[in-house]
Amino acid sequence: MSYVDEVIDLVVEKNPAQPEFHQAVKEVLESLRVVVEQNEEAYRKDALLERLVNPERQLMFRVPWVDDKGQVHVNTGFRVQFNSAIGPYKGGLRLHPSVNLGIIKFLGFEQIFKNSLTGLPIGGGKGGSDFDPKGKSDREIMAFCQSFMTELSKYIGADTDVPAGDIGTGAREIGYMFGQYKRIRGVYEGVLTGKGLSYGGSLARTEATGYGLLYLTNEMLKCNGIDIAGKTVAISGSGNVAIYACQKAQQLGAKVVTVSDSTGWVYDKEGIDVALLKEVKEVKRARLTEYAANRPSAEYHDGKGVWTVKVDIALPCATQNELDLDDAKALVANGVIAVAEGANMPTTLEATKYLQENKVLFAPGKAANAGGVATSALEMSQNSERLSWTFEEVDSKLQSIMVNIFHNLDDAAKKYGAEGDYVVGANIAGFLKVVDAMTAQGIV
Ligand code: NDP
Ligand code: 2IT
Repeated sequence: MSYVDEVIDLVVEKNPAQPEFHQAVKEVLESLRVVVEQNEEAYRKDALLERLVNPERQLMFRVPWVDDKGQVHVNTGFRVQFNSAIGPYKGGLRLHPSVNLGIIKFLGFEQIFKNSLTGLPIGGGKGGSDFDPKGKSDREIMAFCQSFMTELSKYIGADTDVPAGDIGTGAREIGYMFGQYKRIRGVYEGVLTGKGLSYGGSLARTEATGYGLLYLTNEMLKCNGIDIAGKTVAISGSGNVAIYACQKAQQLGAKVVTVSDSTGWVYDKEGIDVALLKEVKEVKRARLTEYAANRPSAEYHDGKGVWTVKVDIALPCATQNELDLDDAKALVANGVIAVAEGANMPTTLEATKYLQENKVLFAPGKAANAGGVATSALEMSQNSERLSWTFEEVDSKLQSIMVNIFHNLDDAAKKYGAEGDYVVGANIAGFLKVVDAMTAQGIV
């Protein structure tokens, strides 16, 4: 049996009931086959792949907090410090009831390669909790964040592990967590990114994932002779990534006609009104029905459905496995040209394969959504030098990082005989740097 297959089997056997982690490992290792075959003896001897799929450290802890009625609740907190070969662990904190160890491990594993692709010195990690922020008061959110950070603060630091936002964790949560870290540890340091601008945050970090997604998508289209201006776009989700993807797509002359949330979706034939969407989601924290109620050109539908709309470009920006084989078939039948992942692993393995077989340009999340973590690393740089850069400075660095990422994966795909397969290109390009650093640092 090949080394790749052996390690995939091992991961499935040793990590039962973690399907998302299996899926992420399979996707990466399958596309590394060429590289692994060329170095099989050395990698086997060093147990390189076994070390790659085993987190350096996995933390799980109790998070008790008190609600507004005096009732105590207990959630589970997680931080998986996956790989520190190229820098301190870096990756977001997800707050969502679906969070479990397998989900955090899949996200942490993806983060290793994503962070490597940015070209910046950041290792891979991820954390979060099964806490559900929906419907909670500000005081309840603060109580949870303080309790969560009370434990997490023992394991993180500006040069050790630097968490950030993800689903359910935005500026408000980062603020409460930063305050508690400072209070407990007594140090004012860049231990979190995505901070508010008044206490060490970076301009353009809020916009970075969505903007970066469009910078990379635009470069991919350009290199394939396609102009993004005038194209129609379907976006799923209506959170941080979706909102700023929408904004940048419109600035580039495309028309975004859908957004969604966990209860339904909106089709807006005039193009999404980003100011209204921001008001509904960022200020009121309301459902999309509120958007439709205030926008005559919009139709609201319950349930799933954004991928049934005829568009040129699809940008899944909500969550994992939200675009399955049936969705891929519907998109292809409607003539989609490109799919770029704003979310982490939003496309199932079968759907990815179907899109690629049907010549749809496909940009995987670990490349396409790397603008968020890249700008987090720029926030770390600014914190270290105790200076703040202008919006334009950060945005132009972000733009060149995303353009570089695209060319790195395009080149890697060509070099390894998989021209146009950006999944293979991203995994190989991300992996090579990590392996080089792991090998240089010995058996640790
Ligand atoms: P937000 O919490 O801001 O928004 C998430 C959006 O996705 C919401 O509209 C939410 O709807 C929807 N959503 C979440 N879970 C589900 C679900 N199970 N089914 C349907 N819809 C769902 O998160 P972000 O925008 O920050 O993150 C979105 C994706 O992008 C995630 O995969 C995240 O890992 C990834 N990502 C985020 C980065 C960042 O910088 N924030 C960086 C790189 C990747 P509702 O409000 O109804 O729950
Ligand atoms: O998935 C991701 O890359 C993020 N949620 C952002 C991580 C970060 O450290 O900014």
